[in-house]
Amino acid sequence: MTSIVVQASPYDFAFDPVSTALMIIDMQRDFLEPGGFGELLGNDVSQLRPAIAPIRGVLAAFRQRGLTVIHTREGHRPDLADLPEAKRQRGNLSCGIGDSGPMGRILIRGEKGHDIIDELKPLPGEPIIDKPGKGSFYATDLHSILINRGIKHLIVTGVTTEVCVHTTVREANDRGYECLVLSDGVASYFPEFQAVALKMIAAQGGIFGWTAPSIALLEALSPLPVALAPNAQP
Ligand code: TIU
Repeated sequence: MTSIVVQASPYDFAFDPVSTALMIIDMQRDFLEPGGFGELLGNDVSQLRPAIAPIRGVLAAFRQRGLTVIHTREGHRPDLADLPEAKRQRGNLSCGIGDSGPMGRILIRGEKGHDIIDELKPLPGEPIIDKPGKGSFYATDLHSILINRGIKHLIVTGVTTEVCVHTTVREANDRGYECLVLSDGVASYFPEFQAVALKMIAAQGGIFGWTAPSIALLEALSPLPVALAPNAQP
């Protein structure tokens, strides 16, 4: 077992990379690009873009070492059978989930807007979890996939910090996973929520987990040789 130690808040986060997954939550066009669900909710989608470069850095480090990477997408079946009426109605939107927008039907699986942005395109072999809710565990096979791979620690990135990232970290915490949230690898439409959501993770001795900037993780990973595993990416 290799123990990697990251300087984090509220104290050092130690993990074995073999039993750790990088989670990239909902980095979809629908949240990050104009014309998608995020903008229809009244948000300035440019607020989320600063998370892209830090996630790319960590993604490259994980791929080079053959470590587990998992992507998630929020969205629904084209027949809307998995869309709760309460979620469909929320916000009183004139164009909402299932309706046609410039990137296809809003938040519907298979549509352009639903897919992950080009900058973070998944590679073959990296599981993609399609989730109908805000949490990545609810109504998905994520927990089985993590158990089957022996994953115990999660490095959490993606959007939005106080919505899908927080819900996922809370779900993971209750299932016994240790979560490190990368402070520059998550983003919110609201700077004040970004700050307080990160504080809420690490407060009270790490009530939900740990937080650290991506550079702290990259520095901790740097001694770990690249191409450890057969699926390592150059
Ligand atoms: N609206 C908002 O901030 N987020 C979501 O609806 N979904 C996710 O966070 N992925």
